[in-house]
Amino acid sequence: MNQPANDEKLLTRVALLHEQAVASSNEQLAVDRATFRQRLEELTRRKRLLAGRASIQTLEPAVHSWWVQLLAVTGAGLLLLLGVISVQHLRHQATRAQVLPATAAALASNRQVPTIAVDPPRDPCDARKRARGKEPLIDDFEDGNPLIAAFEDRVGLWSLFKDSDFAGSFNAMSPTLLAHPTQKNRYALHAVGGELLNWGATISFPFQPACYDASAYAGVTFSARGPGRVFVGMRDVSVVPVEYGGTCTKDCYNTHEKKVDLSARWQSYTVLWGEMRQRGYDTKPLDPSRTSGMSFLVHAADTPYDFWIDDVKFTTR
Ligand SMILES: [Ca+2]
Repeated sequence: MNQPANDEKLLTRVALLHEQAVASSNEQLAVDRATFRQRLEELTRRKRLLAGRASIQTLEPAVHSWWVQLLAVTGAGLLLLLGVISVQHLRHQATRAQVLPATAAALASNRQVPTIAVDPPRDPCDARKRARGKEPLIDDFEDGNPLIAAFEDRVGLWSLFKDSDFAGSFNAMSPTLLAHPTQKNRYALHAVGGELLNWGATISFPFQPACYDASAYAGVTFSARGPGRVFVGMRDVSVVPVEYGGTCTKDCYNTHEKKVDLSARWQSYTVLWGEMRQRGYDTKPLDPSRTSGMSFLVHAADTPYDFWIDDVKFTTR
């Protein structure tokens, strides 16, 4: 073959190879570009993902803090509500117990509760009437009614009470016309009754009000006719139960008294305050400034009984 033809073929061959190389290079470049693009997109996606996670991680503490704050506020609200309810409950209890306002305030403030103040029992002698010692007559029964004579602010009503009577019953005792009345003396108190089995019977009157100061006098004097035996007594408020105006709360009606043996004829008897004694040992003397009433007691052993009483008076000094 000739050289020019060979050169031509060679040049053509080179040109072809060159075009193929360029094409190949272009293809490789296209491939590289696509790959680069994919990688770039992947990197971008990962970056976005990482950025999103970072946002989430940044947001989570805020959300957690929000829940904590909500719980804290709710808890504080519940505690405040419980506190208000507790205070209202304590105040309600204090009101129901009728305690002093200071006690309710102490309850509400959770301080130590002071002892509830209780008024001491009223002394029935705070408003006592007082005998002046000038009008000693208690009763001569000439008015015909069961009331004692109204001298020196004295008020009282004679009554008979037996151990067979119902507790709390009251039998006013009116005077009886004497078998042999005189112009100045027509009535007296007649005590008569059958056999009794317990403590007996008492003819008595309580002062109204319940305390009377008889200390201006030395004792009591009266006329009586039996036969029989009576215990003449003056009660002071210490032997009378609280519910009947006295101050006694235990072993009441241990009256200061003295035994008197009556005769079949009218006779005058005087019993001084100091002669009236209580039953038992280590007892207190009668306090004539705090008398509650007078009584004539008949023991069951001395029943049946039938005697008269008249001209009852305080003994002048
Ligand atoms: Ca009389």
